[in-house]
Amino acid sequence: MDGITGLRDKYLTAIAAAEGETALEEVRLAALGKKGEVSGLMRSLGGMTAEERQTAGPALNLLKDDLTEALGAARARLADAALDARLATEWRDVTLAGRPAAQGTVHPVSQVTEEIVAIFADLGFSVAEGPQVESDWYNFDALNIPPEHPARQDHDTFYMARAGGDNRPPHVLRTHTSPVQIRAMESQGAPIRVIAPGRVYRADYDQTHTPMFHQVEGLCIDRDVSMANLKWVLEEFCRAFFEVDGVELKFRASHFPFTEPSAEVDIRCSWAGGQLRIGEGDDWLEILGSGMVHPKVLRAAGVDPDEWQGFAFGMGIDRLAMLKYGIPDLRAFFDSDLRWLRHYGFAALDVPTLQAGISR
Ligand code: 2NM
Repeated sequence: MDGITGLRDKYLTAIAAAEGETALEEVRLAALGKKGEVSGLMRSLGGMTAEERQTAGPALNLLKDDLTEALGAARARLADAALDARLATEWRDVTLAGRPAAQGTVHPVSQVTEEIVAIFADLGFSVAEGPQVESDWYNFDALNIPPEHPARQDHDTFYMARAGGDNRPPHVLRTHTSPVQIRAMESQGAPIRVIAPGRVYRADYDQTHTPMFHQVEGLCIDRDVSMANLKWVLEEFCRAFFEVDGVELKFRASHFPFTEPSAEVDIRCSWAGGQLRIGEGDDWLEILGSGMVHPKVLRAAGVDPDEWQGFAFGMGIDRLAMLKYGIPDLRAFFDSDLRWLRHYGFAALDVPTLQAGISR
């Protein structure tokens, strides 16, 4: 009995003193493992008389239970202490500022598109969108461009493939955003005021042409919309876009199949010192095409030309971006060169300002 009490004291003390899982496990093995002291005593019960066994058996069982319980409590104590230690060191100051993450930039084409959309929104125009793969009806016929027209036979247009034996005229990659205006007139009817910015495609590649580029076209149809309204809207747009108050435009008679009369529009500029300045000087820079929408185009879009009339215009977004922000090479726009993008790109929340002109 004394021996058992001694063992209990010895192992309870050892358990209480164990400072880690490993030390605790060593104590457990020494007492209750296969070769442990308590296990040895339990094996020796077999060699005892029945009388001895009657007192020693329950005492040993009690000892074993007490030690097992103490081991469990000690394990829980160590786990709590380990967790406390982790909580004391592994913490985060959630009030610290975040690490700056590398950010992309807004492409000049996106920036300029947003500027254009904002200016025309002020003038009461909403934005219309449409497919980039178009039927020849929407891209050509509806716009009064007949099958024999050079723009149509030209090697300028990307034609889509038809399945063998399918003799319908092929679809095209839209060569302008005018089909969007036709679709807008069809679905909304007149009166209507929309602009259609987006990608257009022409098989052309040199210093000033890329096979994909960006255009914005505008359309304003009502009962009494005239060329005078066109002139005011375009002047207002150029004033806001180029940030020059006394903007001067020159309307030169021109020809487009979809407008009559038609005018190309030049803006006053100077190349003094090799730098382009918009709004001053004695030079003129062509920036857009425009005119009164042809009655045949209105009719093709389901708008009665005896009741409605209006103007339309179109301009190149990439070219406007080059002029406004002094970007010299159009082809670099679509190279996805990160250095170029970081140089000419805009911060997401940048309020854009007028840049120095480009060199001729
Ligand atoms: C231009 C020049 C002149 C134009 C015409 C139309 C439509 F669909 F309403 F007939 N949209 N845009 C137009 C007119 C485009 O781009 C140089």
